[in-house]
Amino acid sequence: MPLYRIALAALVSGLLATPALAATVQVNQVGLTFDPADITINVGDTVEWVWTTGVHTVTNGTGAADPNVGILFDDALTVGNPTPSYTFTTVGDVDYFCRPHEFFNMNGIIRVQSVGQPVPTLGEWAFGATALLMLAAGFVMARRRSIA
Ligand SMILES: [Cu+2]
Repeated sequence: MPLYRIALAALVSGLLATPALAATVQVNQVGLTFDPADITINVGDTVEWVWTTGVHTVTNGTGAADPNVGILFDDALTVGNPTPSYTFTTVGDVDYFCRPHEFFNMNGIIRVQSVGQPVPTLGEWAFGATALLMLAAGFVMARRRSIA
């Protein structure tokens, strides 16, 4: 395989492999509600719940009767544990609720969407182009040496 093809393949794969930055999204406990109660995040993002008053939990599931209740997370949201968090690694909707206030409809939903192909930033393009130019220059110099 010609060197320029290897260089081009390295450049393209490097740009495509650039991961999107994972975010941390906060959900506040406000009285007997989560605010915002309905959020959309990207897979790999972390949700951090922020306690303000009272005794609560963040528990995945639609309620205590959900067969998958607490399978992902089931954390106290209290003065002693004011910012529990969970990183979502699977695409899909995740319901959650507060155990003590299930019947006050203290609940929410996290909609986890797949991450689209990241678009390289100008800086990444410039870095890739510079790397390609340096590889090309090295290739030309190596050829001239072998001829001389
Ligand atoms: Cu609660």
